[in-house]
Parts: sequence; structure tokens; C-alpha cells
Amino acid sequence: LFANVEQAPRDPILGLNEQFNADARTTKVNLGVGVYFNDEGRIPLLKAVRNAEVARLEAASARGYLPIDGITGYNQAVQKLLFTESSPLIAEKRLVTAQALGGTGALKIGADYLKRLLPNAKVAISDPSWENHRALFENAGFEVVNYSYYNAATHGIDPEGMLASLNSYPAGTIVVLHACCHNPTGVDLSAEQWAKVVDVIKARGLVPFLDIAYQGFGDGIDADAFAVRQFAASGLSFLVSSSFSKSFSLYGERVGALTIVTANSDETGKVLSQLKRVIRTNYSNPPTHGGTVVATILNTPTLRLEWEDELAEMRDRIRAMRTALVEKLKARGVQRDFSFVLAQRGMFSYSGLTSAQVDALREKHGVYAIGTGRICVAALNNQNIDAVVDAIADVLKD
Ligand code: PLP
Ligand code: TYF
Repeated sequence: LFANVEQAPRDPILGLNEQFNADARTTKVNLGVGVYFNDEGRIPLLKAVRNAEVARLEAASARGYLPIDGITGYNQAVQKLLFTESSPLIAEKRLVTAQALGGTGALKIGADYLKRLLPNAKVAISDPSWENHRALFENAGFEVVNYSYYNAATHGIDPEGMLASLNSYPAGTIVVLHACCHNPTGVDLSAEQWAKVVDVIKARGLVPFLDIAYQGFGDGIDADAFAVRQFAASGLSFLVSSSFSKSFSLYGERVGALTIVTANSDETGKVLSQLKRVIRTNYSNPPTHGGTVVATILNTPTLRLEWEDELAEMRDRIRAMRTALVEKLKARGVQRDFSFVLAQRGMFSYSGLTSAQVDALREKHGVYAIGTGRICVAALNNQNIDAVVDAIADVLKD
């Protein structure tokens, strides 16, 4: 049966993690995978999460099946986080939200549903994008193309290129957009650039699919939802995948959600019925734990405040590490100007290091980064940053 099976390629990011774990050097540093570590180099268990878990344990609740679309209080909390409590989309019943297995699960049920709705559409993702975007949409049966996004020469956006790409697509093309904290570059659109993107998408009849996996890691919960709210204000129908893996530090619990914005409440009922069919035939219904914890935190004022403080602490620590990296590289005598790192948002930085330099970082210094030059700034801390700075300075001098 399996005699002719070929070895599948490793996920480029998760594969690097395996290599890191097998590295015996005690001085090794993992700037590869996109995970937030605290200043002690550990994945934090947030106090708000701990408190919600204690409450859940004490409630000794039974573990029946959830509804196909998940916990109602969770889905409503997701909608408020994305659009604010007073959003007309909520009042007009124009939102379908389904709890999903992380952001990846949300993208997957969204992709499967869109394949039924628009079987001949193409999907456009940013160049570059999160490694899994292409594979996920191809796996759902779509042809995937890239729209221009990043300009390596300026370490910024290529706004004209992006608009030209969008303008070249036929109506019905699905456009995947990183709502904030772009993975892998860290480079986000400005408010003016978003306004132009929304206009072109509307004018050409494209289908926006916003991916928000880092809400609260850039400038704050509301500031990071700016793009989502711009699309809401445009009157368009669109999709949003939310991930809480990073913002609640609940990676392994698989907490996310898919939200679909419809034109009216009649569409909402029908779209929900179709989405439930997709979910039922994939995994039937979502797991209870992560969704319950997140819903409890978002819907309990004291826990909510505690979480917002902890989220701000993570955001501030990443930004402090950006500043420290830039300043220490300068102090170390590195000639290259790294100040662009300060303008980037979220966990990642496209550092501008070449694939050969990334290889040298890993082989000579045990500092792991992605071959594209992406580093996870959220993995830097006061203990490892000097070693990382020395390693970067060393690979830059050859
Ligand atoms: N979308 C983007 C842009 C991401 O960076 C990630 C990272 O994990 C995801 C989606 C997937 O999130 P999750 O781990 O919740 O599946
Ligand atoms: O980009 C990252 O590093 C995170 C984690 O298949 C991740 O988004 C990486 C690869 C993958 C799933 C999650």
C-alpha cells in the first residue's frame, strides 16, 4: 500500500523547529518560529487564562458536544473585538461567526466554503506571505497567485505594485490580506494605503479575506483592527479569520474564529447554514476548553482588564526588543542602518539578512532564523540579545 509513497517536504518553519530542538549547543537561540516568549525565554501562561481555567475547574462543567458553530458567547465576543460592541453589523445581523480550530482552522473552513461558492475563483496572497496561506488555499482546490506587497529596497510597502496587482484581477478573485502585523515582513499598510486598497477591491468586485492573527501585538486591540473596520465601513461582504494563539498565548488549545460579513440578515441565516455543513463534514464541532477560557476572559470585566494588561505587556516587550536590537547593532559598530526594524509591527522582522547569512547565523552561532531573513523579535530577550547582536555583526562582516 505505501511502498511508493514519497517523502513530503517539511513545513519550512516547523521543520526548522525540529532542527533547533536537535541542536545540542546550550547557547542556541530560536528566532525561527512565530511564538511569543517572555523575558525568561518561556511561553507565558497568562494570569487571565489561569484564572479563567481555575473558574472552569471549579464549575466542574460537563463536556457535552458544542454546537457546530461553537460557543455563542465566544462568537459574540469575537465580533465585538473585531468590530466594536456598537457596530451596525451586529445590530443589523450581518455577521456569521463560527468558533474554529485556531486561525488555520478558520482559514480552512473559509476556504472550503468559498470553494463551494466560487469554484472557479483564484486566490491572491501577498508576496511574500505566511508559508501556510498558499498551501492551505491550494489544498482547498484553488489556484493561488501573488500580489505585489513588499519592497525589499525600501524595507516598506510597494503601494503602486500592490494596487496594480489588485487592478489586474477579474471580479470574484479572493484577496487574502493581513489585517495587521504582517507575517513574515512586519510591514503593514498605512491608513491611506488601506483606503486605496478598499477602494480598488470594491471597484473591481474582489472578495476580501482578512487574516488577523496578531490583534493587540501591533499598536493595540482597536488600532490593530483598523483595516477590518475600514472594510466594515465600506459596505462590502467579506471574511475574517481570527487567531487567539498569540494574543492569549494559547497556541496548543487551537482557538480562532471565522467571521463572514453578509449584506443582510436573510443572507446571514443561509450562509450560516452552509458554513455549518462545511464544519460538520470536517470535524463536526469545535473543542470546549480554549473557547470557554477565551469567552470567559472577554466577557468578565476583571479578567478582560487583566488580559488587556498582559497583552500590552507582550506588545511593549516586543517593541522594547526592536529598539534594543537597533541600538545594540549600532553600538556594536554595524554600519548598516537597521532603523527600519522600529517601523515594523508585530512579532516579525524581515531583517534583510540573506539566505547565506541566515545559514551562517545557524551554523556558526546557533542562531536560528528563517531562510528569507525573517526573525521573530518576540523571541529576543535581555539574556540572549547580546549574543544575537554579536552573531549578526559577525555574519555581516564577511
Ligand atoms: N495567519 C497568520 C498570518 C499567521 O501568522 C498564523 C500563525 O500561526 C496563522 C494564521 C495561524 O494561526 P493559528 O496558529 O491560530 O492556527
Ligand atoms: O509563522 C509562524 O512562525 C507562525 C507559526 O505551519 C506557524 O505562524 C508556522 C508554520 C505553520 C503553523 C504555524
